[in-house]
Amino acid sequence: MKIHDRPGFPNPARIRIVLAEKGLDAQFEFVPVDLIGAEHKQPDFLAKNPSGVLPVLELDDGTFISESTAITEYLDNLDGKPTLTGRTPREKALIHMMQRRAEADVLDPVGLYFHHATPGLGDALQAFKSPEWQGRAEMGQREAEKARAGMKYFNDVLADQDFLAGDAFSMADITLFAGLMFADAAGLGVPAEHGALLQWRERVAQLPSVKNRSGQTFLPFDLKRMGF
Ligand SMILES: N[C@@H](CCC(=O)N[C@@H](CS)C(=O)NCC(=O)O)C(=O)O
Repeated sequence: MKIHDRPGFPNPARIRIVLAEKGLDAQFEFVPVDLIGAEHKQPDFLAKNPSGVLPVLELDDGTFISESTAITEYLDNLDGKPTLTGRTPREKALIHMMQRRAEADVLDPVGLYFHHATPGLGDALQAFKSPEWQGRAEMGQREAEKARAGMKYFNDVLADQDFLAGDAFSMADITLFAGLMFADAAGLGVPAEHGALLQWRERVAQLPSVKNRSGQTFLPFDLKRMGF
């Protein structure tokens, strides 16, 4: 099986954490994709994932699976003992709900801010971003506000419980962790007053599946050089 990705980027990091949690790394071949050179917007890659984003899982039978949640569900259920996506209907529903909130209210808005209110990943990739968004920094700023509201929401949640969906680490925590990692790299950061969120992040950062990959959890390009 193969994972098409680029280490260091937030969504690929989600799957690298899942693989480490499940002890599956050795079973996968990692195929690097040149994100900064916009390789993922070319026909060869679009045939694998028409959305033109990373990561993509390639099964041995030639099936391509994209969307980090779908890939996570596949990997988590391979051994018949899901630990990240829930076992009971209640666990599954709570994890799904919180995962979606982490994605919709933090990770995705941070990405939109990054690509539309900053130089993003540079000229080659910006050429593929929605032309009506080009230079519309105020729209990107609105996404930043949305991400900040999402952070406040999760800080409130984590004041009362250890993890996003209750007392166990799950796919929802992985998504939010990636969202905050992206927020740091994009220059948004996490407000210091969100103590519960920051403490949770520190706890997650210490998990073996996350800690062992700390070198891969930050974006690899030089953001300062790109004007941050
Ligand atoms: N919803 C997708 C999002 C994937 C995504 O946005 N990946 C980023 C890398 S972190 C990407 O490929 N960005 C390139 C682009 O937007 O052109 C998922 O869950 O996997």
